[in-house]
Amino acid sequence: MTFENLVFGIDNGIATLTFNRPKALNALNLALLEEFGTALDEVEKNQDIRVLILTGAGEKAFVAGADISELAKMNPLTAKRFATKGQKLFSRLESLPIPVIAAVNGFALGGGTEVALACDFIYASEKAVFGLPEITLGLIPGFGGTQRLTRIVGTNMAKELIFTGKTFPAADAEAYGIVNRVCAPDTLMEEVMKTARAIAAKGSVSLRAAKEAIGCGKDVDLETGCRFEADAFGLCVASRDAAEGTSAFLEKRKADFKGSLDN
Ligand code: CO8
Repeated sequence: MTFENLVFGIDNGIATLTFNRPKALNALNLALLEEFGTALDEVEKNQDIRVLILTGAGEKAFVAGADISELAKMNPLTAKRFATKGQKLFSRLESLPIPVIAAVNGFALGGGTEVALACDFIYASEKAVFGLPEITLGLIPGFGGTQRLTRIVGTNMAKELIFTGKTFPAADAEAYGIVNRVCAPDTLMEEVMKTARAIAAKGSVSLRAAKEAIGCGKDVDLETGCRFEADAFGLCVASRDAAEGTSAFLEKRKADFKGSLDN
């Protein structure tokens, strides 16, 4: 698929979506968000895609936020529409049935941190810088940041980060539990790919079930979450992947999952 503001490619079941406006540090303008929606349509319907990676073009930025030159021209109604559009897109991203990894290669500010938080987990370059600096613009995060950051780092830390708008390096993001792994800049994509390949080699049914069970459990009580988990576990047991995985263990060989949902 060809885009103006994104690069989208698929290799061996792993799709990579690169935010590509390097002159504006990959800031999210309306045109980019439109294309992002189209790319998500493709990810949703292409069953060969088993893992999605998001990253930013160029040396400097993952995404430096929403495009401030567009924000500056908005009135309350257009701003609300823009915020809602971004929120819906990021919720779609979060709800994709396949695992999504953010490879944060540089500045991830405002909407950049927000899109990364909507991924399943984040690996970051040592050079990455995170933050929700909207308060310094007289604004607040508008693409889900007040909600997702709070769920990950807790209320008090989220308040400090959002009230001060301070930016923080990858090492701090790792300490706060935002980032799973910090990598040397030139090894980031290799490390992300290694993890993506390890995930892509697992059974599709169980990957989807695990993601759904974790996602469901976030917002419900433990008992409801466990009930959902038991249902999802039962569904996995009925899959060919489970037959293959358990037989492979008993036969002392490596499982050969077909990666099919036809199962
Ligand atoms: N929007 C538009 N252009 C940007 C953005 C941005 N967010 N960030 C950088 N750019 C542009 C600069 O204007 C500059 O363009 P030009 O070369 O034409 O002057 C180019 O990218 C390079 O940037 P700098 O020269 O500033 O590079 P520096 O290395 O000096 O600084 C920084 C890098 C620190 C990342 C700096 O560019 C910066 O602070 N950027 C803004 C970061 C920010 O505040 N992000 C939050 C934006 S608000 C937001 O994300 C809200 C999300 C919710 C929206 C809800 C809808 C209403």
